[in-house]
Amino acid sequence: MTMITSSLPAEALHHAAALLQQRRRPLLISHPRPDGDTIGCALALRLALLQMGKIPSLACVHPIPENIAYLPGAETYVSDVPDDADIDLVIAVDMSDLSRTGGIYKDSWRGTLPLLVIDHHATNDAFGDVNLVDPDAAATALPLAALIDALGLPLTGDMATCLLAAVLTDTRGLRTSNTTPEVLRFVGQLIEAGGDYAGVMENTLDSVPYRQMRGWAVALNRLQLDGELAWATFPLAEKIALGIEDHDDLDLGNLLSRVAEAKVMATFLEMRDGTVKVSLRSRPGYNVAWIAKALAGGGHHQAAGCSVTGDLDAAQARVLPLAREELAKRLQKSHAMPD
Ligand SMILES: [Mn+2]
Repeated sequence: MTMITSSLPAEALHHAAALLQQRRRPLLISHPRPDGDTIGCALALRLALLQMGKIPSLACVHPIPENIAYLPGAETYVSDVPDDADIDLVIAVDMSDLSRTGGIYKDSWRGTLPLLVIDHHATNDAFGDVNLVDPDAAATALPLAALIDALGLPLTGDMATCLLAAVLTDTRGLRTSNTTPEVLRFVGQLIEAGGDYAGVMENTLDSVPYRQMRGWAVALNRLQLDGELAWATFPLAEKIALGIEDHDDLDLGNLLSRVAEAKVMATFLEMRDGTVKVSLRSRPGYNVAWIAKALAGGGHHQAAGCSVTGDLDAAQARVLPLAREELAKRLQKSHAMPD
């Protein structure tokens, strides 16, 4: 079956496929605080590589979240790889730069092991020897499916389920603005190939660990609204009481992004190292990327983040005025140009 996928240069696909055919022991790396896209894609590619008779391995510096750990092959992830590992190719999955391997990529590999990058971030700086990057794709699942197709491999039901987990999580259940007709056709093809759509919806999208939901209770209890600005703080003591590790952000940014009255939303998570992790969200027409950037973070117009040194009060004092500034900008614009 020829997959409907985004417009990738045929040459990049050809180079990536050739690299996979030449090599025998590829290492697939998923990014820290892994999501369904980085895990689902790595697992689908692992299955493809096994079909080719290769010996793939998987690594991610953080544990695989419970709601994606049921996917076939997730149990084979390791959290680190030695410098002298028996590998002959490194594949970075769903990450925009090398630091996103979380330290799994070793400096000594540079120049000796080829690096293949498969991604969809607009900010990807093409850090691989071969870069299969489609910034227009809603998820890395799309260029990855194109690669499996270019290898001439049949898409099995298990591979399709992994890719469904990838595309359904990155589009938050097909509700983001980049959920194009192409994405919907892609999902249809994955279901036709035997992918378990209902299972992914049930086990991944509609599955929140008890601890995380208790965390949401803490955050929602502390939710504040001032005009069109909504925010919540999460003290370290509460994290410790619930047994929440620092790598777990409880997906609070997406939770608060749904406050109906708000145009800009912020969450403040106190970390064990004396910093506060800030997640920013905004409605279309509002931009939080510049706020994160002003505080040495980054991201997109509608979803960005940064880390601020100090306690929760200090972090709020730095971030909230900037958020109000963004809201005021828009207010001035609408006064100038009434519609
Ligand atoms: Mn992604």
